Amino acid sequence: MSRIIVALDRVDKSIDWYKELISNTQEYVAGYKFGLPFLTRYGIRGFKEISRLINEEKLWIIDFKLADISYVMTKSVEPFVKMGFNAFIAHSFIGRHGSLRELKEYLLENNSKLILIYTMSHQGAIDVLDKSISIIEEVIADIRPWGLVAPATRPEMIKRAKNFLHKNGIEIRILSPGIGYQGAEPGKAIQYGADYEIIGRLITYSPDPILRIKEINCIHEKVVRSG
Ligand code: BMP
Repeated sequence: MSRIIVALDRVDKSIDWYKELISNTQEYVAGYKFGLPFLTRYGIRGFKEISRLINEEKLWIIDFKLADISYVMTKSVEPFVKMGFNAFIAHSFIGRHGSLRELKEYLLENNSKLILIYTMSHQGAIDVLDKSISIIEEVIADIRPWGLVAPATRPEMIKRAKNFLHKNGIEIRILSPGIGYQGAEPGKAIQYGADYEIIGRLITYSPDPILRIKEINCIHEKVVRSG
C-alpha cells in the first residue's frame, strides 16, 4: 500500500501529459490531488477528461481549500462529486455552524470525504494557524473529518495532531505536505505519524516520475518497518 498522494499542480503541460502520468502511476500511489492551478488552466473540461481515469479505490482529492458559507461550498463541490472525485479539502478556521457541518453532511450523503486543514506547511502558518490550534482542534473534534492536513515542515505539529486525536479517541488520517521543494525529506512525516505524504514538484518535475515514486515508496516502507 502506497502512502503517496501526488499533488498535480503543473501548469505547463497538456491534459494528455496528465492522463499519461496518472495512467502510468496509479498502481504505485494512494491518490492524486488537484487544486486551483489545474482548475484555472484546464477548467471543468480538464477535470472531466481526468475523471475518465477515476478508479474508486484511490483518493481523488479536490483541493480548493474551501472557506465559505455552506451553500457556496456545497455548490462548488457538487460538479466534482458528480464526476467521481471523492475527497475535498476545506479550512477549519471557518467554524462549524452554517459551513463545515453542512459540507460534511453533504459529502457523507454523497460517499465523499472531508479533509480539513489542521495547520499549513509555510512560515506564515506559525503566526496564525499554529497560534489558534486549540480552537481549530475544537472544530475538528466536533466535525470529525475523514482526514487532516498537517505539515511535514513542522513535524512536531503532526505529533501534536496525533496526540490530540489519540487523547480524544478520534480516528482521522493525517495527510502531510511540505516534502521536497518545501524542505522536508521524504519519509519525515510518516516517521512522525502521518498516514500519507502529499508530494508535488519532487515527483512532477522529476525526469522519471515513476522511478521517483518507487524510490519514495521504498523510503516509506523502511520508515514503517523501523517503527
Ligand atoms: P509541493 O510538494 O510541490 O511543494 O506541493 C505541495 C502541495 O501540497 C501543493 O498542492 C499545496 O497546495 C499543498 N499544500 C501545501 O503545500 N501546504 C499546506 O499546508 C497545505 C497544502 O494543501
